[in-house]
Amino acid sequence: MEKVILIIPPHAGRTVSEFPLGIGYIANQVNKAGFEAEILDIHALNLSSQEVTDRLKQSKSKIFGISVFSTQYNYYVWLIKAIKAIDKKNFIIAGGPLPTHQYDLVLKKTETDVCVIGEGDITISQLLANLDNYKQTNGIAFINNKDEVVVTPKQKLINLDDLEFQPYHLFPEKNYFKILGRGVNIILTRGCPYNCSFCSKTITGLRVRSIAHLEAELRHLIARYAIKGVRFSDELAITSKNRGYELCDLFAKLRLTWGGQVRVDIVDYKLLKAMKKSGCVSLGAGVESGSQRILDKMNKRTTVKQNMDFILNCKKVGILPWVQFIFGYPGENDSTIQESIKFFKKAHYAPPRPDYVGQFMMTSIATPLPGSRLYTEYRDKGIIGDESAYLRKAEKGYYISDPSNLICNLTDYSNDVLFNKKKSMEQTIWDNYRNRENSIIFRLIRLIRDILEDSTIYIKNLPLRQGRSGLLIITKKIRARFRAFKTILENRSILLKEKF
Ligand code: B12
Ligand code: SF4
Repeated sequence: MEKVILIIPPHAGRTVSEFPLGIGYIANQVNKAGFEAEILDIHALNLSSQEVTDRLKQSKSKIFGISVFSTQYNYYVWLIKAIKAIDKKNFIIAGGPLPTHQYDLVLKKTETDVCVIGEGDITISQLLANLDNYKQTNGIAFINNKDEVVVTPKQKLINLDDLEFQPYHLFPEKNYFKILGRGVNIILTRGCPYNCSFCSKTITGLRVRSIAHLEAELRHLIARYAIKGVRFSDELAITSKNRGYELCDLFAKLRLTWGGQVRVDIVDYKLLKAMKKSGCVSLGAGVESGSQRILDKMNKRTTVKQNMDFILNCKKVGILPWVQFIFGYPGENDSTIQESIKFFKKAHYAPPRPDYVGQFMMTSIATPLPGSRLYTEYRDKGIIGDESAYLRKAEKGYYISDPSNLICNLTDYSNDVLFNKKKSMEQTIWDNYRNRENSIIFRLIRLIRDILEDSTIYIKNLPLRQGRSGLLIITKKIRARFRAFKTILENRSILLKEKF
């Protein structure tokens, strides 16, 4: 059977964190089309360029499919040269965000044969089924013999319940499970109906999987891998409140922990409480800014109040809120930075720290990515300039901590000032968090609250317990809490000297 090598290039400076599901779905279609899909996961295996070249040569395959983000352009250029150096006739199909949004550039600057635009499931199966006449396939771009870029008509979108389950076994499982533990990431939906200006979406048209299809895959994962939890890689995992409650029922039934990305205007206190009860442990949300003016400019369609309620409600019900924050959006100034500081102080929320695994926020520098409205705007204004050079700079993504790696500065600040402002904002938020965490009053309030909680649980369960032994348990618990409080007081002077 002819092999198709499916390649995942490295994500510079990142360890593996999620199974690359897009290429997994493509592998299923490749196998269905009568070929043998083999995954070359350069990212997870951390392969050197020599090792990659050796494996490409050993594969003896003639067809290569590559999944590529805009930030992987640099590596992609090298990879294509390496594949074509082995044999000029090797056939290269690119899919993912880079070829979707910049097929023109990819085709002109590299020897890629076909760019798949957007969702690739139906496209790859049609393409492989008719390789001699592949230019007839919908949803692709290629260069014709007049050296022109040709884009074929749009491909139809797949019904998500027609998708086969994710072939996790095709990836270097050990590398992934070593990091992910007994958990996997999966997809519940495709697409997102919102239009945030900075967002670069690969797949259009919001579609959801039926709960029955999802349940079948989860049961399969429990049976095969004994998974204990799942994390959704969706752009928008919970599309409505109703859907949220349906998921709660499912996870409670399967006894799995879960988490994913949500919109703060969809999940309210009542839903969050039900989610917690059903095993939800952490939720990510694009809070983006503490300034309503900036949120509106981003077309985020959320309010500062909704963001605040989300964080506070998550904390109240015991879900870990995981906040994404964008610093340096056009219009960011001293007053919007102050609004963000005020926001995080009020939310009592901490910025990231290497040794602190509690709640954290991810602060990225506002960066126009191909496929986003922001990118088109700045490209059309001539600010981005040479797109290929711009992409080469984008390799490290935009969670960068060094001004020399800045891809684009959208503010009126100089690069150094922008970075210093970001650092000082994070420092202020952290100092506020630490001081409050360490203050005796705050800890005392927490102690009283915990004791009250313990007692309420005891009183609620009183009829079910043996009165005396129940009382003994609660006394032991309260004593333990006092002991912990005493240790905290003893260590307080050390804690206060901690530096961020
Ligand atoms: C998981 C993930 C990651 C993982 C990557 C894991 C991996 N190896 O894939 C990690 C954490 C590393 C990551 C990092 C980043 N990510 Co990310 N990530 C995602 C996420 C949440 C899920 C991807 C996924 O599984 N999608 C589901 C599958 C079904 O869709 P798909 O991957 O697009 O695949 C389909 C098509 O694209 C196509 N296709 C894809 N590959 C191929 C290959 C072939 C041969 C064919 C034919 C078709 C094809 O067919 C697939 C099936 O239909 C997406 C959001 C999303 N839900 O898509 C963002 C997303 C891909 N990430 C994005 C961004 C911005 C980043 C970062 C730049 C963030 C940052 N601040 O630094 C970094 C990149 C860092 C770097 N240096 O490379 C953007 C991409 C923008 C762009 N233009 O490149 C997305 C779309 C989020 C968004 N809406 O903005 N990310
Ligand atoms: S940022 Fe989130 S909500 Fe906004 S368009 Fe992108 S995926 Fe949708």
